[in-house]
Amino acid sequence: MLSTDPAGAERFRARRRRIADETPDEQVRELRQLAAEVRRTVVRMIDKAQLGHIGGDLSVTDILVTLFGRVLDVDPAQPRNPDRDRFILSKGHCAASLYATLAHCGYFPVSELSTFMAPLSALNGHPNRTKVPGVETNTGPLGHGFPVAVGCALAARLSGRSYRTYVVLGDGELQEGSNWEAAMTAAHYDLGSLTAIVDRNRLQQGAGTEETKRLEPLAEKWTSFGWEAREVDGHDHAGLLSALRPSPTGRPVAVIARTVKGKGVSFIEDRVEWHHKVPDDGQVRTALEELSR
Ligand SMILES: Cc1ncc(C[n+]2csc(CCOP(=O)(O)OP(=O)(O)O)c2C)c(N)n1
Ligand SMILES: [Mg+2]
Repeated sequence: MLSTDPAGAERFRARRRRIADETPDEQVRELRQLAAEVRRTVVRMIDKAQLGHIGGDLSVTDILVTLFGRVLDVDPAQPRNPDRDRFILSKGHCAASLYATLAHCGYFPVSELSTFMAPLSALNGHPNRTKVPGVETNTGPLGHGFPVAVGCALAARLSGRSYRTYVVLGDGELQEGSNWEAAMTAAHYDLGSLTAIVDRNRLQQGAGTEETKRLEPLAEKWTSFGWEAREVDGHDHAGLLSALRPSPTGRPVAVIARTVKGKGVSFIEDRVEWHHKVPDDGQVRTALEELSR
C-alpha cells in the first residue's frame, strides 16, 4: 500500500476550506486549474508508461476533479475513516486520471505517478484497493464497480452511517447487464445516498455507443428504473456541482454528464481510435501545450 502524503492532505484541507469561502466563480476557476493540472499529468503518465486510456481519462477529468475538489466529504489523510464518502470509478480503465486526481488531492505523493504501470508499481493499469489509498474497490472489468457502489450505499443504511456514495460509469460500460440489476436494486431500496455519474462521451472501444448497442433514450431508462435523472455538460464545473446535489425526493440520482472523449487535446477529441492509443513525442508536446492554454 502506498503511504499517504500528510503534507499533501493538509494542502487539500486548506484548499477545501478556502474553496468553501469562495464565490461560485472563484470555486469554478480553482476546479478548472486543478483539472488542467490533472490532464497534463495524465498525458505525462501515459507518455512515460507508453500505455493507458487517454481518451476516457481526459473525458472524465472534470467529473473527478469536481467530486474530489468540492463534493466528497473525505480526508486524504484518513482514507479508511468509516464515515468517509465513498467514490468508485467503475470505468476502471481510466485509472490514470483517478491516480492523478488522488495524488493532486494529497492521498499519496505526486512523485509516485511516474511509476504508473511500471513493474511492481502500486499504480496498475486498473485500480487496486490494497495498493492505493483512496481506491475503494478494484475495478477494470466493466459492470462491477456500480454493483459494489450499491452495496456501499446499502451498507451505510444498515450500519446507521450518513456517508454518501458516488460512482462513475462509462457509457459503453452501460451495455453490461449487471449495471441494470444494480440500478433496479438501488431504486428498490430507495438508496437516496447514491449518485451514479455516466461519462456520456458517446464512444466506447472501437465504435460509437449508438452503433454498438443503442443507449438512447438514456435519461428515460434511468427514470423508468426509479432514479432521478439529470443531464449536464460534464465539463462545466458549476453545472456538475449543481447536478451532484442529492435529490430531495430520496431517490438515487443518475447524472448523465455529456462529455467529449479526449477533452482538451484537439487531435484526440471525439476520435474513437484514441481510446487507448499512445501519443508520440511530438503529439505529447502539442497536447501539453494545448492543456497549458
Ligand atoms: C467486462 C469487460 N469487457 C471488456 C473490457 C475491455 N474494455 C475496456 S474499456 C472498454 C470500452 C469502455 O467504453 P466506455 O465505458 O464508454 O468508456 P470510455 O469511453 O469512458 O473510455 C472496453 C470494452 C473490460 N474492461 N471489461
Ligand atoms: Mg464512452
